[in-house]
Amino acid sequence: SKFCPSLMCVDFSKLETEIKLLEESGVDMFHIDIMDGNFVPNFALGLEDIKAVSKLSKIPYDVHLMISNPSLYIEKFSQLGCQIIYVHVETLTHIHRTLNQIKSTGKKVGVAINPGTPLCVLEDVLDIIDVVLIMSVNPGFAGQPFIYNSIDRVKRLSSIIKDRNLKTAIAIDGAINSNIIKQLLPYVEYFILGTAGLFIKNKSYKQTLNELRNLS
Ligand code: S6P
Ligand code: MG
Repeated sequence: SKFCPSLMCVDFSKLETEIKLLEESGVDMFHIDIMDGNFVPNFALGLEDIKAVSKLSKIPYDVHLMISNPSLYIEKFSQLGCQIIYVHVETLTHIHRTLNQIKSTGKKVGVAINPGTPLCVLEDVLDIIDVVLIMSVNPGFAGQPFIYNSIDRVKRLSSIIKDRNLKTAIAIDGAINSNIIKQLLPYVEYFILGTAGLFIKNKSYKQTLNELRNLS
C-alpha cells in the first residue's frame, strides 16, 4: 500500500520544512485537495500551491478536485504534472465523457465518491477508472469523524472489481488511522493521511510512518 499525506494539513507557514520532513519519513505520494467553495463549503489549495510544492519536491502527487464542473480545469491540472486526477462523481453530468477526458491527458483516471452516494453509479464506467477514492468523511474539512460504513463500502467495491477481473485500485480519504489501515490493508492501495493518522502533535512523521509500515 501507499501512504499519501494530505497537504492541506501541513503548516503552510513552514511549507519547505514540512515537505522535507514528509520526504524523509518515506511517504509515497502527496495528496492535494482542491476546493472551490461551491461543491464543498470550504476553500483549499489551488494551482499556485501545486506549483510551489512541485518546486520543492519530486514526490509524485494526486489532485483531489472537490469542485463543480471539473472538466473545465482538467487540462490545467494535468499540465502541472500530477499522477492521478480525482473528480467527484457527484459533479459529473457526462461521466463517461469526463473520465475519457482525463484519460486522454495521460493521467490516471480517479473518481471520488461521497459517503452517501451509492456505489452502483460507478458500475458502468468502472473499466475506465484507474482509482476509486472512497470518501470516509463528507468532503470539505480535515478533522472530522470516520463514517463507519466506509469499511463495508471498500469491501463491497473490492469484490465487484475482483468479480469483473478489473485492475481498478481503491483509495480511501478521511479520518484514516492505524486501526482502519489494519482492517483495510488487503483492499486499499492508497491511504490518504490527515490529522487522524499522520499530523499528530508531538509525534514525528517518520515515527508514524514507521509504525504504519510495520502494520502488515
Ligand atoms: C477532506 C479532504 C481530505 C482531508 C483529510 C484529512 O475534504 O478531501 O483529503 O484533507 O480528510 O484527513 P483527516 O484525518 O483530518 O480526516
Ligand atoms: Mg482529499
